[in-house]
Amino acid sequence: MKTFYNHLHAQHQGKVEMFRGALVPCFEVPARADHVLVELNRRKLGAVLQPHVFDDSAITAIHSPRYLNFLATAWEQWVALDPTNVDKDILPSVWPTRTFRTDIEPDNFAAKVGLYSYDAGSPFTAGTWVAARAGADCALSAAQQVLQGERAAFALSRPPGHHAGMDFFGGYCFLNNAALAAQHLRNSGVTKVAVLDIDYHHGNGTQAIFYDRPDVFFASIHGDPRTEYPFYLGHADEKGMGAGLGANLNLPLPRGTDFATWALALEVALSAIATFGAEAMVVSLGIDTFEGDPISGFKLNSDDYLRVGERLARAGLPTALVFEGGYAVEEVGLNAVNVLQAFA
Ligand code: OKP
Ligand code: ZN
Repeated sequence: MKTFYNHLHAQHQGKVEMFRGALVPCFEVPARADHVLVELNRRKLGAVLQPHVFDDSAITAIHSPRYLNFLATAWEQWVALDPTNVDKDILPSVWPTRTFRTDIEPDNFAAKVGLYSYDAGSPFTAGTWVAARAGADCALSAAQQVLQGERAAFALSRPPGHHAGMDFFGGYCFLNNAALAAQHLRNSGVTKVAVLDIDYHHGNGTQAIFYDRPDVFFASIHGDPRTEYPFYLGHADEKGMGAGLGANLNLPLPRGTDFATWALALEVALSAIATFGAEAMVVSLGIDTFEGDPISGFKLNSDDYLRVGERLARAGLPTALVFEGGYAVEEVGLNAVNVLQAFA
């Protein structure tokens, strides 16, 4: 299996995130991808290639022009406010909640940041835009491999993507890599695409992007949003709307769920994807279901990831796997590559 990787991911290096009233060191660090890369090379899993640089049209197919304009110019706006800002990350602090207007982009920079985000845990840094753009190219390149007849390909991209919506960032995510890959498959002639999200956290961005569409099926296995991030989406009764009704499947599970129970949910998700008639699949491959993950609550162990890879392969679909979460940094390489090796 080929992997697409760009070293520019390391340009996104947040310093701190807001947690229980304090600024704590970021969990989503460049070393995560480095560990996966080392393990891929150690096990000689296949070529690690530079992504193709895709045209902006591949990005505007999912994200709004005003949001993309914000991402591309946010850092220079931030530094223009005060030259000493170069030493600090941008962190949102104010948001338009219910009853506020979101149609008018404010001139005030903090207000703009809030318009395009939904949490205070996702720092925007000097290199966030180039890193996110390069990561999106990795996901699009993995989809392109699948279009060219490869059985599967892996995008080793960060920051992750599945919490990012059409016009907002949050949950460490800025561009929705899995959605971009799925849309690229659609635009290239694949009639029905499934996105299977197995990150610990519900992929609220991906769900929202495809919620009213019948051509992209979204299935997600995740911590119950009543207790787990992102809290406000991911319940079992969210089944899609309009033409997309029936093309959304959420399988929330309680904190503490082990592999035996998790694997039953995977059967349900893959059976729904088969019934839907997907011709290709994008997997949001979060590794934060691991028992040792510092911010998550499932109990998968390292060997379980071999079973995950085997089962995903048995779905029999051309598959683009896109890296998402996974914060047990020392083990994330072993666990991620277990999925990929068993798939291959
Ligand atoms: C991103 B992905 C931890 C707070 C958690 C956000 C989690 C985002 C996860 N102190 N905040 O789905 O892995
Ligand atoms: Zn996650």
